[in-house]
Amino acid sequence: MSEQEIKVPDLGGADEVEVIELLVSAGDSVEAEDPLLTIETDKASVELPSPGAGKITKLTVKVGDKVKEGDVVGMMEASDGSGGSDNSGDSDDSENEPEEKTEDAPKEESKGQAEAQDSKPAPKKKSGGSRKETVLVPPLDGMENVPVIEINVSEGDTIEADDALVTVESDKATMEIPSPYGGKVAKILVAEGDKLSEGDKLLELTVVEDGDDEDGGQDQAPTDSGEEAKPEPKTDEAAQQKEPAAQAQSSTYEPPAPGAKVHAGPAVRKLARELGADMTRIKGSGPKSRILKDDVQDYVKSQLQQSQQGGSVGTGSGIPGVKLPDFSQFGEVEREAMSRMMAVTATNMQRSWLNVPHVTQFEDADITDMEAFRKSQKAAGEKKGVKMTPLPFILKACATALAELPQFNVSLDMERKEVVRKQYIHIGIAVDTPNGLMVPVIRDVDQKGLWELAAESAELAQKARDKKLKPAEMQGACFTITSLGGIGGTAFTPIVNTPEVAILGVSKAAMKPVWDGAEFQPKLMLPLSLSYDHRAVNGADAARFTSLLSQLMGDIRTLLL
Ligand code: CAO
Repeated sequence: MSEQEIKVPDLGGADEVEVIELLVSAGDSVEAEDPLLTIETDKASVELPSPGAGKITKLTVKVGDKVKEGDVVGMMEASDGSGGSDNSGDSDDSENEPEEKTEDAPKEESKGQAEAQDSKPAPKKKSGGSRKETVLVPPLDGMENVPVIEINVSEGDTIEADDALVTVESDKATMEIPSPYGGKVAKILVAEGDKLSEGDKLLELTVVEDGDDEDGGQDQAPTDSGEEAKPEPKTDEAAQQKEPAAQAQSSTYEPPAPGAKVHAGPAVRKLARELGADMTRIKGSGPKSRILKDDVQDYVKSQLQQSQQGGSVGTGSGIPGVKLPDFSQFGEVEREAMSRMMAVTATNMQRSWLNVPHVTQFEDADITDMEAFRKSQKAAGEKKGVKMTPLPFILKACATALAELPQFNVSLDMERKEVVRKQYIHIGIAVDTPNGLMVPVIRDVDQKGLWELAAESAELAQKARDKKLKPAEMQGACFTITSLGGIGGTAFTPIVNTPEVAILGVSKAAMKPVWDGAEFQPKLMLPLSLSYDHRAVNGADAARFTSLLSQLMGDIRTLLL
């Protein structure tokens, strides 16, 4: 074993390129052609392949460094007899430039690769002007009739040599067919779904020769050389090819979501595959949104965290995300960061909605007498400095119902397959604040009187609006009441505040004609909407719960029993 330099190979004409990702570290063992680092020009990114098998001893560049052909990017110890023969021992500089080593090809190189090298047209002498080339399908590792799954360029695109032209997919691998030349795509001769074999015509390319800028080339009538060019296909196996640009194009197909394009190198794709990460959901942080290894790792970490926070079921796991359109195409838009509270509420709502099989039971309670009583307490309330709203009555009725139907006063521990029965009655009240929804908790509601509940709910609601609630004041609820009665509406379907198993939604009371058996009576009816976790509560019990609430509020004397 001997240490040798790893050098930047021929960059296809690019002067200086930026290192955008390190794919290995010192101490890593690599095989010949394993990608070592990703470099990016303003047109394409490529992975620099290892010149041989061995152990990386040192990397001498970091992300952001600019390198050019021949620069040393690291050192490695080649393993004996490895494919790293290019770099073995007494290497001279040229031995570190794998892409140029066709004639010195290592013995291990497969016949297919040799053929691929042979099939690559000799570079045309650059003499100025432009010429038309018809690009043909290269040998496809013995496969025929391989369907095109993606056309990677459009007519009129200016491309670099080795940019992917089309992607074909067999049942074993995906190959990107790279362009043998830089130039302008004149005409695409295939369509998605077409089945290709070696020698089929792929597209026509206007190749700009030296001395021409892009536009100049376009202005000149192309010289039809009549020659046809066969590029080398880039597959996982083809990673053993010598040109580093080839590395950037090789990949194994990850079916993208419709319309989604994934930009990532083979090493990153491999990592994503190994971790089972869907690359179409990963946001790339590299140049031009290219997905880097860190992005894959961050994505997997965040998924794990979410799933752990979501308990045994795992929030949203496997549920396709919502793809946003570019709203600015419809009109002017502004974006602002969510407040922490909004983000937390959104996560909690989603967690509950996804984890809990919700059912909502509706009922109207006749609160005509209750309202008369409440109004009669107005003067007393003023003396006490407490306003009596319908809420304390509803709290008291819910506490009684929770005591009578204790199946509502539980939480489910699905991991241990246990029902947690609570011997206390703490009720949360949803409070609408300028900063979002908050749910302070009133403890031991069953042991408190109406005035006490009125005072405490008003105090907690005010604290919530003033952002003065302590965390302990928002914990421990067995059940939640969300009252929109002061605002309006006839009914709604609240979302259970997990790990509770039920929530009561209260809408605005309204006078309604109620048939008493002989005639219609005007009654003040309070709409109730009870959402419950159908794993914990059955429908009959839900109907019993709302009927009981209706009964208790219909005759508030029963609240004393
Ligand atoms: N029907 C008719 N009127 C009602 C009513 C009902 N169901 N509930 C309350 N009212 C009346 C009150 O009596 C009061 O009227 P008066 O001033 O004439 O007496 C008025 O509406 C306002 O009441 P309030 O809202 O100040 O007091 P409250 O005790 O009823 O409610 C609270 C307190 C904190 C629940 C409420 O202020 C609140 O924030 N509600 C919104 C909760 C929410 O956003 N839920 C949604 C959660 S899911 O997104």
